[in-house]
Amino acid sequence: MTTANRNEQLFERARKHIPGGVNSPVRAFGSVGGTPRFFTRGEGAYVWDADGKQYIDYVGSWGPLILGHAHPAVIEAVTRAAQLGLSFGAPTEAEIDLADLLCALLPSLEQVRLVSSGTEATMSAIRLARGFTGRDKLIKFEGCYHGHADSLLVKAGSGLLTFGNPSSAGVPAAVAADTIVLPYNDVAALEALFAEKGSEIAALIVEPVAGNMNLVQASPAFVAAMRKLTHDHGALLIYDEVMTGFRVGLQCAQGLHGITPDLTCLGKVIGGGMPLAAFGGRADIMNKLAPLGPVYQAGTLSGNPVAVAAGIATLGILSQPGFFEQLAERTQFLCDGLSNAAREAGVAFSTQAVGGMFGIYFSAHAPQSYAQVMASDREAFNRFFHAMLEQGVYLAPSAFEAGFVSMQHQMHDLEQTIATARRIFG
Ligand code: HOZ
Repeated sequence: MTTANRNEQLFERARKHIPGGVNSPVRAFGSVGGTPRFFTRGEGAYVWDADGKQYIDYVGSWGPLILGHAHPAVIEAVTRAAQLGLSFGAPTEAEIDLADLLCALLPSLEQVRLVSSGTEATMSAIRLARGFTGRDKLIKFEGCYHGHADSLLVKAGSGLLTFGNPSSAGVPAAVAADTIVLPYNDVAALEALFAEKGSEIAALIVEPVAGNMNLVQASPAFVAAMRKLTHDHGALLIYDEVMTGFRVGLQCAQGLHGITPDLTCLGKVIGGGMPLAAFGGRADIMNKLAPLGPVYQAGTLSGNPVAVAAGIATLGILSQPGFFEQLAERTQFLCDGLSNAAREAGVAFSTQAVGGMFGIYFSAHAPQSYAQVMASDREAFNRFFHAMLEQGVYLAPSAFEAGFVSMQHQMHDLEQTIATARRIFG
């Protein structure tokens, strides 16, 4: 087998026994076309594909790798934990350390439960909200993606937008009927809904910086309305910070917003690249969980010691003074450089950065709603994506995903990325 077309060969082989050749849909390059890259190795800001080609990576495993690939402190922590046993299915001291750390860093967390994926975190938080309030209805927003639990796959973002099918088949109509979908950043629609059905709403779940319809920021008025209306009507406010948690700032998006949600979902960064997520919040709500209360939730690998070790090591580094200031500066530098390059070339293009997370849009202005995201030039994004890929820059293979900068992206990486984009914009 030659090495020249190794990615194609692997993709063909993968499709035999893996549906679509991938274990998560967006990776299949479905919306941008072409062959997914099969990675063999990552180090710092770089990844290498099966053909041996090196890329500057702005996906970072879809957000977790805030310290870059294979950070020595994380690898050391994981190796040490693995040598002591991969899983016990019983309590460990390290999971208490992680829970203590999360509650110390995020003031809205009085208690937290560890799970293995963001989907588990959101699904469990919603069940808990329903159990706590005794109500069934859930509000979510168009283009927000909260994992792939049934009640959340209604007008969702991420892979569902990528493949143009925002609501999944296989979700019972009765389950979807309890999910009310509203437009993001639309205060009037939210007020009208609460005025009509406020007493039936168990919870409102939101991506406080939406990262699954590209990147869209919640406006201050929208944030304030979500907090006030849920509070006034006895519903719970759930901040889904799986993507934004310890990615946009040390106190997550809720810190930037000055908001205390009732429940928060975390994932990605808190596992440092290992499968680990969490949900937590007010103790009176969390105490409704089994074994204390009637809301059931469980998991064989929950609090897995190797994942917990990666999480503790990662949080230890990112909570050092100045970390987020530096990360935000680098991300903003990248966005400004890309925007300037596009403007000089007369390309309709805009960018936005929040902490270590960014959006790039082939539209003159950064979008504030799902409708504005959908109106951007997707064909232009696809051409840009492939040209950057060819030149060794790995962006998310979809116009609907946010990008991520790590602390291992040095100025020369960012400058090289901007110079590459400038050549492509022409
Ligand atoms: N849906 C996630 C990104 N928003 C993960 C995609 C993947 O892992 O392929």
